[in-house]
Amino acid sequence: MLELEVSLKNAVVSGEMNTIDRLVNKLIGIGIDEWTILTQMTKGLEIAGDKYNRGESPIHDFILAGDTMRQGLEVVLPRIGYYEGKVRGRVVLGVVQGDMHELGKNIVKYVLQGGGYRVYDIGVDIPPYMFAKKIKEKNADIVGASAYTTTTSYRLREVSTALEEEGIRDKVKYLIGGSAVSEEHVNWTGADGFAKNAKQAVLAADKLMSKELIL
Ligand code: B12
Repeated sequence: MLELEVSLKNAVVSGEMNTIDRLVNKLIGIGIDEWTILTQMTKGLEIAGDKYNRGESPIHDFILAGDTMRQGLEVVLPRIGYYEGKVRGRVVLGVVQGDMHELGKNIVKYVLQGGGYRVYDIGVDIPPYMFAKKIKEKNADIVGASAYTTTTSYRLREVSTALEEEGIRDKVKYLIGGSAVSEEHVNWTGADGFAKNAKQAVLAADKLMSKELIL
């Protein structure tokens, strides 16, 4: 592994928020691909999370690592999200109520955009009715909701309930994800599909859209 790639990982661990964009640009400049950059930053974030969990660092350092990764993502993600072809579908994407984790959602947003989807990112800590409201407003084909903690994963069910209550459940495909979510969540949350990472999210969206076309 290149020394610069290791520095990138370490920059996230130690929260070098003001210099991470320069480092990411440097790596892009020497031809390192976006996925390698994402992987190294994610590894750094996981190390920071583990250190916090073991009580080896204060919450502040952990939050700073997250902010540093967000800063780095701002440089690298727009390079993935570029697509010139026809729009394949419209996606409303948000993180469920009570959950502030946003980095995975941000990656999924850009990778879906790169895969040809128009994404309406409604942010984090989103109440169920807001998902329904945005779907109607944007006439979305897919709603992507995510949860990153065990507690908030229960809220994924509330999103499909809100869609049912608003009478739009059969007009939209429901895709779920996030680190606290697995394939097993699909049934009890009333979702149509799950993806474990951003690349899989594009494949899952394609599958849901093509089903739509066949019906
Ligand atoms: C960074 C981080 C934070 C940062 C978040 C910064 C930010 N701006 O997002 C901060 C410091 C704020 C934070 C806070 C907390 N965190 Co935290 N956090 C993490 C950590 C280390 C990494 C998460 C992350 O961003 N990973 C990198 C991204 C790229 O991966 P990802 O999220 O999995 O996303 C990928 C896939 O899941 C998928 N995907 C993601 N979204 C979507 C959406 C759709 C629709 C689809 C299809 C796919 C998909 O694609 C993504 C890219 O491939 C994890 C541990 C871990 N190793 O995962 C803990 C973790 C998620 N946090 C945890 C906890 C407990 C908390 C706190 C409660 C801590 C506390 N004591 O205060 C708070 C919760 C605050 C809240 N209300 O939400 C726990 C959850 C445990 C559980 N199972 O319930 C974890 C697992 C740590 C642990 N092992 O204990 N956290």
